[in-house]
Amino acid sequence: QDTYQNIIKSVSVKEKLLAVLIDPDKFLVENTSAFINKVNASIATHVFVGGSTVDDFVTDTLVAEIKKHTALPIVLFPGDITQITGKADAILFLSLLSGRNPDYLIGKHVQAISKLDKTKLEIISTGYILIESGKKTAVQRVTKTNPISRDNVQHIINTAKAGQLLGMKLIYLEAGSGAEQALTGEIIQSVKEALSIPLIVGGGIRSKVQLEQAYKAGADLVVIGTAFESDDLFFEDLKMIN
Ligand code: 1GP
Repeated sequence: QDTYQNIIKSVSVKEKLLAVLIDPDKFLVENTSAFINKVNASIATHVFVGGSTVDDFVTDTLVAEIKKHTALPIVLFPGDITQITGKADAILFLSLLSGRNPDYLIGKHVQAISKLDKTKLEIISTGYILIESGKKTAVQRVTKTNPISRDNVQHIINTAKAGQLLGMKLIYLEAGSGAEQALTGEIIQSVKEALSIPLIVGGGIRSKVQLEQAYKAGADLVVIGTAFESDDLFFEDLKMIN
């Protein structure tokens, strides 16, 4: 039950965190050991598991398999209640603050309780904010919500602050998986300056340079999925330096 406390500790000493996102919908369980060995040899600090559209029970099997191969914390980043499994360490209990669909603001959360009560998952309340990034993303399609315009920085800041004031423990700024444009340094920096809770940033980050830019702008934890799925060289780039 210390995933969140460890994030807070890292933030307090300005240590940057990196989550590798595994989407069960796009990942073959038989590749787990090879993939996770590369994750273990990289600078990644967390494994996130989740996706917008995932078949029932797939997440449970995949998390059990990942757990066999790594000591890194496994955090659920669920697109739906069916992705809840007690085999992970923690869950981002996401409320989609950028949208106005009650199901994704509070409805699914109420439905999730009976399932969560049967697990020992550490539950981390997270304000999830989708920002427009070029093309329509899966989150938009599935949740039937509109992202916030990337030009409306003040509205993004106000949304993040409202999340913090509601008691959320993390804010996650999302450009969407495979986003054409990652979030700008300006957006990240403005939101970070307005918050006292840790800031997660993800979507469309494909290079070490972009990763460093996100950190420099103020991201505490960066989430990368697509670049790891599609490019082995990206792992080479992010190898641990001893
Ligand atoms: C998606 O923020 C994550 O929810 C990661 O996005 O797949 O573009 O790295 P990418």
